[in-house]
Amino acid sequence: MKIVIVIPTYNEAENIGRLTDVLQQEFLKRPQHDFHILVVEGNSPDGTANIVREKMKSNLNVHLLMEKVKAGLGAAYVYGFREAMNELKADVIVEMDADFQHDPKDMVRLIDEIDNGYDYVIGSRFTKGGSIPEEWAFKRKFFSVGGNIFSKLVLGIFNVNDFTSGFKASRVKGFVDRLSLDKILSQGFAYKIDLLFKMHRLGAKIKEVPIKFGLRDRGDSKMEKNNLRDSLRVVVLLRYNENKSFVKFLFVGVAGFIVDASLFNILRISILSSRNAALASGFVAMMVTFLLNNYWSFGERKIEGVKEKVLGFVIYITSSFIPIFVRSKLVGFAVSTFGDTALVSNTAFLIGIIFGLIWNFTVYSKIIWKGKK
Ligand SMILES: Nc1nc2c(ncn2[C@@H]2O[C@H](COP(=O)(O)OP(=O)(O)OP(=O)(O)O)[C@@H](O)[C@H]2O)c(=O)[nH]1
Ligand SMILES: [Mg+2]
Repeated sequence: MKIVIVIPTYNEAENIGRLTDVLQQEFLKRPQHDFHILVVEGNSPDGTANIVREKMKSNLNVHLLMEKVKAGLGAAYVYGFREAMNELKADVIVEMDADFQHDPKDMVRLIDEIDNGYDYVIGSRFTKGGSIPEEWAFKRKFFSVGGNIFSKLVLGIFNVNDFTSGFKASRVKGFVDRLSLDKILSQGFAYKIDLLFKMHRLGAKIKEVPIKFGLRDRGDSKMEKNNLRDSLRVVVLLRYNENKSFVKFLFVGVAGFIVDASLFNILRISILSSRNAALASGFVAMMVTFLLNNYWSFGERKIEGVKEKVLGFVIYITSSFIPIFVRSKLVGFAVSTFGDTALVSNTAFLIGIIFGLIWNFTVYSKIIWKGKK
Protein backbone atom coordinates (compact mmCIF):
# COMPACT_ATOMS: atom_id res chain seq x y z
CA MET A 1 0.00 0.00 0.00
CA LYS A 2 1.06 3.55 -0.58
CA ILE A 3 1.11 5.38 2.74
CA VAL A 4 1.49 9.15 2.92
CA ILE A 5 2.36 10.75 6.26
CA VAL A 6 0.99 14.29 6.14
CA ILE A 7 2.85 16.62 8.51
CA PRO A 8 1.75 20.26 8.81
CA THR A 9 4.51 22.58 9.95
CA TYR A 10 4.83 26.10 11.16
CA ASN A 11 8.22 27.09 12.53
CA GLU A 12 9.40 23.54 13.03
CA ALA A 13 12.94 24.02 11.70
CA GLU A 14 14.35 22.46 14.85
CA ASN A 15 12.19 19.35 14.50
CA ILE A 16 11.28 18.52 10.90
CA GLY A 17 14.70 17.32 9.68
CA ARG A 18 15.18 14.99 12.65
CA LEU A 19 11.59 13.74 12.34
CA THR A 20 11.95 12.75 8.68
CA ASP A 21 15.19 10.90 9.55
CA VAL A 22 13.53 8.92 12.34
CA LEU A 23 10.51 8.16 10.15
CA GLN A 24 12.72 6.84 7.36
CA GLN A 25 14.14 4.33 9.84
CA GLU A 26 10.62 3.34 10.88
CA PHE A 27 9.59 2.80 7.26
CA LEU A 28 12.21 0.05 7.00
CA LYS A 29 10.26 -1.96 9.58
CA ARG A 30 7.35 -2.46 7.17
CA PRO A 31 9.06 -3.09 3.82
CA GLN A 32 5.82 -4.31 2.26
CA HIS A 33 4.51 -0.71 2.18
CA ASP A 34 5.55 2.29 0.11
CA PHE A 35 5.94 5.17 2.60
CA HIS A 36 6.00 8.87 1.73
CA ILE A 37 6.23 12.06 3.78
CA LEU A 38 4.27 15.13 2.74
CA VAL A 39 5.09 18.30 4.64
CA VAL A 40 2.44 21.02 4.44
CA GLU A 41 4.35 24.18 5.17
CA GLY A 42 2.56 27.25 6.50
CA ASN A 43 5.19 29.58 5.04
CA SER A 44 7.28 29.58 8.22
CA PRO A 45 9.75 32.42 8.62
CA ASP A 46 12.28 30.12 10.34
CA GLY A 47 13.38 28.25 7.21
CA THR A 48 11.45 25.00 7.84
CA ALA A 49 10.87 24.68 4.06
CA ASN A 50 14.58 24.83 3.28
CA ILE A 51 15.29 21.95 5.61
CA VAL A 52 12.61 19.90 3.85
CA ARG A 53 14.04 20.83 0.45
CA GLU A 54 17.46 19.69 1.62
CA LYS A 55 15.99 16.30 2.62
CA MET A 56 14.22 15.99 -0.72
CA LYS A 57 17.55 15.99 -2.56
CA SER A 58 18.52 12.61 -1.17
CA ASN A 59 15.05 11.20 -0.37
CA LEU A 60 12.62 10.74 -3.23
CA ASN A 61 9.80 9.92 -0.84
CA VAL A 62 9.80 13.36 0.82
CA HIS A 63 7.44 15.97 -0.64
CA LEU A 64 6.76 19.60 0.17
CA LEU A 65 3.53 21.51 -0.23
CA MET A 66 3.82 25.25 0.31
CA GLU A 67 0.88 27.25 1.61
CA LYS A 68 0.87 30.92 0.68
CA VAL A 69 0.06 31.87 4.25
CA LYS A 70 -0.44 30.01 7.51
CA ALA A 71 -4.17 29.32 7.42
CA GLY A 72 -4.75 27.01 10.39
CA LEU A 73 -4.33 23.31 11.05
CA GLY A 74 -7.58 22.23 9.36
CA ALA A 75 -6.80 24.17 6.20
CA ALA A 76 -3.28 22.68 6.08
CA TYR A 77 -4.64 19.14 6.39
CA VAL A 78 -7.31 19.61 3.74
CA TYR A 79 -4.61 20.86 1.37
CA GLY A 80 -2.40 17.92 2.28
CA PHE A 81 -5.19 15.34 1.98
CA ARG A 82 -6.02 16.53 -1.53
CA GLU A 83 -2.41 16.37 -2.64
CA ALA A 84 -1.92 12.94 -1.05
CA MET A 85 -5.01 11.55 -2.80
CA ASN A 86 -4.88 13.24 -6.18
CA GLU A 87 -1.16 13.60 -6.87
CA LEU A 88 0.51 10.97 -4.71
CA LYS A 89 -2.32 8.41 -5.09
CA ALA A 90 -2.22 7.43 -1.43
CA ASP A 91 -4.08 4.36 -0.17
CA VAL A 92 -3.64 5.43 3.44
CA ILE A 93 -3.12 8.91 4.90
CA VAL A 94 -1.48 9.42 8.29
CA GLU A 95 -1.90 12.68 10.23
CA MET A 96 1.02 13.55 12.47
CA ASP A 97 2.56 16.56 14.25
CA ALA A 98 6.11 17.66 13.54
CA ASP A 99 7.19 18.30 17.12
CA PHE A 100 7.74 14.72 18.39
CA GLN A 101 4.65 14.85 20.59
CA HIS A 102 3.61 11.88 18.52
CA ASP A 103 6.25 9.22 18.93
CA PRO A 104 7.35 8.28 15.39
CA LYS A 105 7.75 4.72 16.65
CA ASP A 106 3.98 4.50 17.13
CA MET A 107 3.34 5.12 13.44
CA VAL A 108 3.75 1.48 12.40
CA ARG A 109 1.32 0.45 15.17
CA LEU A 110 -1.36 2.55 13.44
CA ILE A 111 -0.49 1.03 10.07
CA ASP A 112 -0.67 -2.50 11.47
CA GLU A 113 -4.32 -1.92 12.40
CA ILE A 114 -5.08 -0.70 8.89
CA ASP A 115 -3.50 -3.96 7.73
CA ASN A 116 -5.83 -5.75 10.13
CA GLY A 117 -8.80 -4.31 8.27
CA TYR A 118 -9.63 -1.13 10.20
CA ASP A 119 -10.40 1.99 8.18
CA TYR A 120 -9.73 4.71 10.73
CA VAL A 121 -7.07 4.16 13.36
CA ILE A 122 -6.76 6.73 16.14
CA GLY A 123 -3.68 7.16 18.29
CA SER A 124 -5.66 7.61 21.48
CA ARG A 125 -4.57 9.37 24.65
CA PHE A 126 -7.70 8.46 26.54
CA THR A 127 -7.89 4.72 26.12
CA LYS A 128 -6.23 2.22 28.47
CA GLY A 129 -2.47 2.61 28.11
CA GLY A 130 -2.64 6.09 26.59
CA SER A 131 -1.77 9.35 28.37
CA ILE A 132 -1.38 13.10 28.23
CA PRO A 133 1.68 14.83 29.71
CA GLU A 134 1.87 15.02 33.52
CA GLU A 135 3.40 18.46 33.09
CA TRP A 136 0.34 20.00 31.46
CA ALA A 137 -1.36 22.69 33.53
CA PHE A 138 -4.59 21.59 35.21
CA LYS A 139 -6.60 23.79 32.85
CA ARG A 140 -5.28 22.11 29.71
CA LYS A 141 -5.81 18.65 31.19
CA PHE A 142 -9.32 19.55 32.30
CA PHE A 143 -10.36 20.90 28.91
CA SER A 144 -8.78 18.01 27.07
CA VAL A 145 -10.49 15.32 29.17
CA GLY A 146 -13.75 17.27 29.59
CA GLY A 147 -13.93 18.18 25.91
CA ASN A 148 -13.65 14.54 24.95
CA ILE A 149 -16.39 13.43 27.32
CA PHE A 150 -18.60 16.23 26.05
CA SER A 151 -17.97 15.29 22.41
CA LYS A 152 -18.70 11.65 23.11
CA LEU A 153 -22.03 12.37 24.79
CA VAL A 154 -23.25 15.02 22.37
CA LEU A 155 -22.17 13.19 19.22
CA GLY A 156 -23.24 9.80 20.56
CA ILE A 157 -20.09 8.03 19.35
CA PHE A 158 -19.32 5.65 22.17
CA ASN A 159 -16.54 3.55 20.68
CA VAL A 160 -14.16 6.54 20.54
CA ASN A 161 -12.44 8.12 23.54
CA ASP A 162 -10.13 10.62 21.85
CA PHE A 163 -11.93 13.02 19.52
CA THR A 164 -9.08 15.49 19.13
CA SER A 165 -6.07 13.29 18.63
CA GLY A 166 -3.81 14.51 15.84
CA PHE A 167 -2.21 11.12 15.23
CA LYS A 168 -4.33 8.99 12.92
CA ALA A 169 -4.35 6.72 9.93
CA SER A 170 -7.25 6.80 7.45
CA ARG A 171 -8.08 4.53 4.57
CA VAL A 172 -8.61 6.54 1.38
CA LYS A 173 -10.78 4.22 -0.72
CA GLY A 174 -14.40 4.45 0.39
CA PHE A 175 -13.60 6.90 3.19
CA VAL A 176 -11.30 9.90 2.71
CA ASP A 177 -12.23 9.96 -0.99
CA ARG A 178 -15.90 10.27 -0.01
CA LEU A 179 -15.43 13.21 2.37
CA SER A 180 -16.46 16.66 1.17
CA LEU A 181 -13.20 18.31 2.10
CA ASP A 182 -14.41 21.74 1.04
CA LYS A 183 -17.20 21.53 3.61
CA ILE A 184 -15.03 20.85 6.66
CA LEU A 185 -16.46 22.90 9.52
CA SER A 186 -13.23 24.39 10.85
CA GLN A 187 -10.02 25.81 9.44
CA GLY A 188 -8.35 25.17 12.78
CA PHE A 189 -7.81 22.44 15.33
CA ALA A 190 -11.53 21.51 15.48
CA TYR A 191 -11.44 20.06 11.94
CA LYS A 192 -10.42 16.84 13.72
CA ILE A 193 -13.80 16.43 15.39
CA ASP A 194 -15.63 17.06 12.13
CA LEU A 195 -13.51 14.58 10.21
CA LEU A 196 -13.94 11.93 12.88
CA PHE A 197 -17.70 12.42 12.91
CA LYS A 198 -17.87 12.11 9.11
CA MET A 199 -15.67 9.01 9.01
CA HIS A 200 -17.93 7.45 11.63
CA ARG A 201 -21.01 8.30 9.56
CA LEU A 202 -19.39 6.75 6.50
CA GLY A 203 -19.30 3.53 8.48
CA ALA A 204 -15.52 3.37 8.95
CA LYS A 205 -14.30 0.55 11.15
CA ILE A 206 -12.62 2.52 13.92
CA LYS A 207 -9.79 1.32 16.17
CA GLU A 208 -8.09 3.20 18.98
CA VAL A 209 -4.44 2.44 19.64
CA PRO A 210 -3.12 3.82 22.95
CA ILE A 211 -0.40 6.46 22.64
CA LYS A 212 1.54 8.46 25.18
CA PHE A 213 1.25 12.05 24.04
CA GLY A 214 4.59 13.65 24.86
CA LEU A 215 5.68 17.18 25.42
CA ARG A 216 6.63 19.26 22.40
CA ASP A 217 10.31 18.54 21.83
CA ARG A 218 11.57 21.93 20.66
CA GLY A 219 10.08 25.13 19.29
CA ASP A 220 6.94 26.97 20.31
CA SER A 221 3.32 25.92 20.53
CA LYS A 222 0.96 27.11 17.80
CA MET A 223 -2.15 26.33 19.79
CA GLU A 224 -4.78 28.91 18.94
CA LYS A 225 -6.55 30.58 21.83
CA ASN A 226 -9.96 29.96 20.30
CA ASN A 227 -9.53 26.16 20.00
CA LEU A 228 -11.93 25.45 22.82
CA ARG A 229 -14.71 27.70 21.58
CA ASP A 230 -14.22 26.49 18.02
CA SER A 231 -14.38 22.83 19.09
CA LEU A 232 -17.55 23.47 21.07
CA ARG A 233 -19.08 25.18 18.03
CA VAL A 234 -18.21 22.22 15.78
CA VAL A 235 -19.64 19.63 18.20
CA VAL A 236 -22.91 21.53 18.65
CA LEU A 237 -23.19 22.25 14.92
CA LEU A 238 -22.66 18.59 14.00
CA ARG A 239 -25.38 17.51 16.41
CA TYR A 240 -27.71 20.23 15.19
CA ASN A 241 -27.20 19.33 11.52
CA GLU A 242 -27.98 15.71 12.31
CA ASN A 243 -31.19 16.51 14.14
CA LYS A 244 -32.22 19.80 12.60
CA SER A 245 -35.91 18.88 12.37
CA PHE A 246 -36.04 17.61 15.92
CA VAL A 247 -34.27 20.66 17.38
CA LYS A 248 -36.62 22.96 15.47
CA PHE A 249 -39.61 20.83 16.46
CA LEU A 250 -38.54 21.29 20.10
CA PHE A 251 -38.37 25.06 19.64
CA VAL A 252 -41.81 25.02 18.04
CA GLY A 253 -42.88 22.87 20.97
CA VAL A 254 -41.63 25.51 23.41
CA ALA A 255 -43.50 28.23 21.52
CA GLY A 256 -46.59 26.03 21.49
CA PHE A 257 -46.13 25.30 25.18
CA ILE A 258 -45.99 29.00 26.07
CA VAL A 259 -49.18 29.70 24.10
CA ASP A 260 -50.82 26.56 25.48
CA ALA A 261 -49.90 26.97 29.16
CA SER A 262 -50.70 30.65 29.39
CA LEU A 263 -54.02 30.28 27.60
CA PHE A 264 -54.86 27.23 29.71
CA ASN A 265 -54.37 29.16 32.93
CA ILE A 266 -56.11 32.32 31.72
CA LEU A 267 -59.16 30.32 30.63
CA ARG A 268 -59.10 28.10 33.72
CA ILE A 269 -59.12 31.08 36.06
CA SER A 270 -61.62 33.14 34.06
CA ILE A 271 -64.38 31.38 32.15
CA LEU A 272 -63.83 27.64 31.72
CA SER A 273 -63.51 24.50 33.81
CA SER A 274 -59.97 23.05 33.94
CA ARG A 275 -61.01 20.23 31.64
CA ASN A 276 -62.41 22.49 28.94
CA ALA A 277 -59.57 25.02 29.32
CA ALA A 278 -57.04 22.25 28.51
CA LEU A 279 -59.10 21.39 25.45
CA ALA A 280 -59.36 24.94 24.12
CA SER A 281 -55.74 25.99 24.74
CA GLY A 282 -54.49 22.77 23.17
CA PHE A 283 -56.48 23.49 20.05
CA VAL A 284 -55.10 27.01 19.61
CA ALA A 285 -51.53 25.84 20.28
CA MET A 286 -52.00 23.14 17.69
CA MET A 287 -52.83 25.64 14.97
CA VAL A 288 -49.79 27.75 15.81
CA THR A 289 -47.45 24.75 15.78
CA PHE A 290 -48.82 23.42 12.49
CA LEU A 291 -47.87 26.62 10.72
CA LEU A 292 -44.43 26.80 12.32
CA ASN A 293 -43.76 23.13 11.61
CA ASN A 294 -44.75 23.30 7.98
CA TYR A 295 -42.79 26.42 7.17
CA TRP A 296 -39.81 25.90 9.47
CA SER A 297 -39.18 22.60 11.30
CA PHE A 298 -40.04 20.44 8.34
CA GLY A 299 -39.63 23.28 5.85
CA GLU A 300 -37.31 21.20 3.65
CA ARG A 301 -40.09 18.64 3.29
CA LYS A 302 -42.87 21.23 3.06
CA ILE A 303 -46.15 19.78 1.84
CA GLU A 304 -46.69 20.74 -1.82
CA GLY A 305 -50.02 20.80 -3.67
CA VAL A 306 -53.44 21.86 -2.40
CA LYS A 307 -54.85 18.35 -2.08
CA GLU A 308 -51.79 17.16 -0.16
CA LYS A 309 -51.88 20.21 2.08
CA VAL A 310 -55.53 19.64 2.98
CA LEU A 311 -54.90 15.98 3.60
CA GLY A 312 -51.79 16.77 5.67
CA PHE A 313 -53.74 19.29 7.71
CA VAL A 314 -56.57 16.85 8.38
CA ILE A 315 -54.12 14.17 9.53
CA TYR A 316 -52.33 16.79 11.63
CA ILE A 317 -55.52 17.88 13.37
CA THR A 318 -56.71 14.33 13.89
CA SER A 319 -53.41 13.01 15.20
CA SER A 320 -52.60 16.11 17.27
CA PHE A 321 -56.05 15.94 18.81
CA ILE A 322 -55.32 12.54 20.30
CA PRO A 323 -52.74 13.73 22.88
CA ILE A 324 -54.86 16.81 23.59
CA PHE A 325 -57.89 14.61 24.23
CA VAL A 326 -55.84 12.22 26.39
CA ARG A 327 -54.43 15.16 28.30
CA SER A 328 -57.84 16.69 28.89
CA LYS A 329 -59.07 13.34 30.26
CA LEU A 330 -55.96 13.12 32.42
CA VAL A 331 -56.45 16.62 33.85
CA GLY A 332 -60.14 15.91 34.46
CA PHE A 333 -59.30 12.68 36.22
CA ALA A 334 -56.51 14.29 38.27
CA VAL A 335 -58.57 17.23 39.55
CA SER A 336 -61.56 15.06 40.41
CA THR A 337 -59.31 12.62 42.28
CA PHE A 338 -56.76 14.92 43.95
CA GLY A 339 -58.61 18.23 44.04
CA ASP A 340 -58.77 21.19 41.65
CA THR A 341 -55.56 22.97 42.62
CA ALA A 342 -52.96 24.64 40.40
CA LEU A 343 -50.38 22.00 41.35
CA VAL A 344 -52.58 19.01 40.54
CA SER A 345 -53.90 20.36 37.26
CA ASN A 346 -50.50 21.56 36.03
CA THR A 347 -48.78 18.30 36.93
CA ALA A 348 -51.35 16.29 34.98
CA PHE A 349 -51.10 18.85 32.20
CA LEU A 350 -47.29 18.41 32.03
CA ILE A 351 -47.46 14.63 31.90
CA GLY A 352 -49.91 15.03 29.05
CA ILE A 353 -47.49 17.33 27.24
CA ILE A 354 -44.62 14.84 27.41
CA PHE A 355 -46.84 12.16 25.94
CA GLY A 356 -47.93 14.63 23.25
CA LEU A 357 -44.34 15.49 22.37
CA ILE A 358 -43.37 11.91 21.65
CA TRP A 359 -46.62 11.18 19.85
CA ASN A 360 -46.49 14.27 17.69
CA PHE A 361 -42.88 14.04 16.59
CA THR A 362 -43.38 10.43 15.62
CA VAL A 363 -46.51 11.12 13.57
CA TYR A 364 -45.14 14.34 12.02
CA SER A 365 -41.80 12.96 10.93
CA LYS A 366 -42.95 9.48 9.99
CA ILE A 367 -46.28 10.29 8.34
CA ILE A 368 -47.06 13.93 7.60
CA TRP A 369 -43.60 15.25 6.70
CA LYS A 370 -41.90 12.01 5.91
CA GLY A 371 -40.40 13.60 2.78
CA LYS A 372 -39.36 11.96 -0.45
CA LYS A 373 -37.12 8.93 -0.30
N1 LIG B 1 0.88 24.42 8.01
C1 LIG B 1 0.45 24.68 9.25
N2 LIG B 1 0.90 23.94 10.29
C2 LIG B 1 0.44 24.23 11.54
C3 LIG B 1 -0.45 25.29 11.79
N3 LIG B 1 -0.71 25.32 13.13
C4 LIG B 1 0.01 24.32 13.68
N4 LIG B 1 0.72 23.67 12.74
C5 LIG B 1 1.57 22.46 12.92
O1 LIG B 1 0.68 21.44 13.37
C6 LIG B 1 1.28 20.63 14.36
C7 LIG B 1 0.50 20.73 15.67
O2 LIG B 1 0.62 22.05 16.22
P1 LIG B 1 1.12 22.30 17.73
O3 LIG B 1 1.53 23.71 17.89
O4 LIG B 1 2.17 21.28 18.04
O5 LIG B 1 -0.17 22.06 18.55
P2 LIG B 1 -0.35 21.18 19.87
O6 LIG B 1 0.42 19.91 19.73
O7 LIG B 1 -1.81 21.08 20.12
O8 LIG B 1 0.30 22.10 20.98
P3 LIG B 1 1.69 21.88 21.84
O9 LIG B 1 1.39 20.82 22.86
O10 LIG B 1 1.93 23.19 22.44
O11 LIG B 1 2.73 21.48 20.86
C8 LIG B 1 2.72 21.10 14.45
O12 LIG B 1 3.50 20.31 13.61
C9 LIG B 1 2.65 22.55 13.95
O13 LIG B 1 3.87 22.98 13.40
C10 LIG B 1 -0.90 26.06 10.67
O14 LIG B 1 -1.69 27.01 10.79
N5 LIG B 1 -0.42 25.72 9.43
MG1 LIG C 1 2.40 19.91 19.37
